[in-house]
Amino acid sequence: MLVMSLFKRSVDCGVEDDRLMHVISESVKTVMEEEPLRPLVLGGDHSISYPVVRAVSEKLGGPVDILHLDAHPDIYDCFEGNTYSHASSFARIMEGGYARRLLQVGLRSITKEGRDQGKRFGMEQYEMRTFSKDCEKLENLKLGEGVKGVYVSVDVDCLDPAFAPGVSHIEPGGLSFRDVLNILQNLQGDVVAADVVEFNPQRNTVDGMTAMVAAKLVRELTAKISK
Ligand SMILES: [Mn+2]
Repeated sequence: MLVMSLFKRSVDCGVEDDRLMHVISESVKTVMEEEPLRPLVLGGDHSISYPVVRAVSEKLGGPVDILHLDAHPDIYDCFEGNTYSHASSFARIMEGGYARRLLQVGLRSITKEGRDQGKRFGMEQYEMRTFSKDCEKLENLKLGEGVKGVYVSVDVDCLDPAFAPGVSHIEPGGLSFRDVLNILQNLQGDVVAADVVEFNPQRNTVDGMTAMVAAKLVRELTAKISK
């Protein structure tokens, strides 16, 4: 397992972004050269998940299943004129065929386009408003069979801001830290790569607690990947 830290600049310029996505993908492929290194990538914003998942899938030779914890589905076809935006990464992943199943958990800021895109790509979207009913299902998750494994993408804003206020897009009504732990610890499947994104150091103002919470998530994923 190798931890990488990638930061994407917030720029909206097509050609430059193409190049940037390529650089990120190639970096991930390089760390995967020597098996059995499995990348755990730290953002940066959520735009990095597309080039990382693409690299993992291309390197392993087929799609993965993705467990995506987030307040937002990040499935816009294009956001603010940028098809590689942090809000579009999973649209690019599904279009590319890099994931078979995509389960999104923690959603509470979703538009009609988000739900339409979810249907279009056959995604499984679990919204917070039905979380108590979905809990049992989520605690018995088995993913990655018949594909190249499981990719876990954790946007820190999946957590309620009471637990992690140091993010760019605060959405009340989210998961507790214990909810996230339960989901990750009960997840059955071979986790081949993961990312933790959207921690915003500039907003890490409440006793540095969001950095600590993000670090604990990294530790959990490290244990998961190492099994
Ligand atoms: Mn988010």
